[in-house]
Amino acid sequence: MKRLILFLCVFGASLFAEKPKIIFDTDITGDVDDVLALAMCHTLADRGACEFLGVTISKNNPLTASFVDAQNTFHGRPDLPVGVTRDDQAQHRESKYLKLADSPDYPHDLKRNDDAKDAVELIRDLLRAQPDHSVTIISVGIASNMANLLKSPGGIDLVKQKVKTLSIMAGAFAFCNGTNYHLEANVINGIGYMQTVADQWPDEVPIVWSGYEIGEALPFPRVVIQRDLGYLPHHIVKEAYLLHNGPEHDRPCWDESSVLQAVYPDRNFFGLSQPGRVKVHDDGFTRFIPVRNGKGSQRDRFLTMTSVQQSRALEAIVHFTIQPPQK
Ligand SMILES: [Ca+2]
Repeated sequence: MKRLILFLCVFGASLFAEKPKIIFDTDITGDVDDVLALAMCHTLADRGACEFLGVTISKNNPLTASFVDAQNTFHGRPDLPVGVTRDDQAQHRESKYLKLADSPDYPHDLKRNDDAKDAVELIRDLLRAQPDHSVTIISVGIASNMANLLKSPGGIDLVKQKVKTLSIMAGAFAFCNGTNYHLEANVINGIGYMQTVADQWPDEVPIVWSGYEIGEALPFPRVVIQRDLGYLPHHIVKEAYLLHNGPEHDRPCWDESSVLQAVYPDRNFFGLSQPGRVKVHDDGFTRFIPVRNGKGSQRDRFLTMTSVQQSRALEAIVHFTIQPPQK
């Protein structure tokens, strides 16, 4: 009987585990994987797999808030809070697809970054309104907002109190791109920010790093873009993808991997490294220092992936990306 009760407790707990409450922190400007990852956040929220609290933007471009609001509106969340960085040191970046924000095909009401909230203020407001240890932050760009959150008054304590996990796409932790010393874009486009996160993020709040090698091994199939998004005459994900890549490219799913892990951390889409600590060097290299003999920080792990997990993760990402919006 005791065993049965124990089984029910464990099984019941996993069945009725609190759904993740997510904040999506993105540098939606340059690459287009952010757009697909944002689509995933919406469809996963539509399916009841997570609660979507808001979006914050970590790079500077005058069209970021407008584009994100257009995409949020497209996915049926016209009032989802959007915050933009006010840090002029954060990278300014051109974009091939943000101009879709000006298209009459994607109506929305937030048109200017000045009318959006400050990203760090928004994150702080969202965190303060949630129960302790309940919020998962998904950060898939440079770490300007994460670093500025930590530097804000009481920021480290707020993270310690409210954040459950940081799921971050940054760095490289395996041989990839022809080298075992790959300098990954989210780090090198703002090395100081990533160093602040690696050095100051509280030890009690786990960070799961998706390295370059994970997304590189998850190429989004071009045929899906070509054939599966015709259910609407204008599809913002399809048009952004084509403006960025053209039709003959399978874009790696870097950012999508961090969303999948954040929302389904226990579904074995990925494996996890042993615990340890990431150190960001001055050249942007991310060095993982594993725990030895139980000593040292256990805050960080990085994603790993077998060939079976690769197939499952890619298929899941595809379907969570292309699911029609619930309006
Ligand atoms: Ca990104």
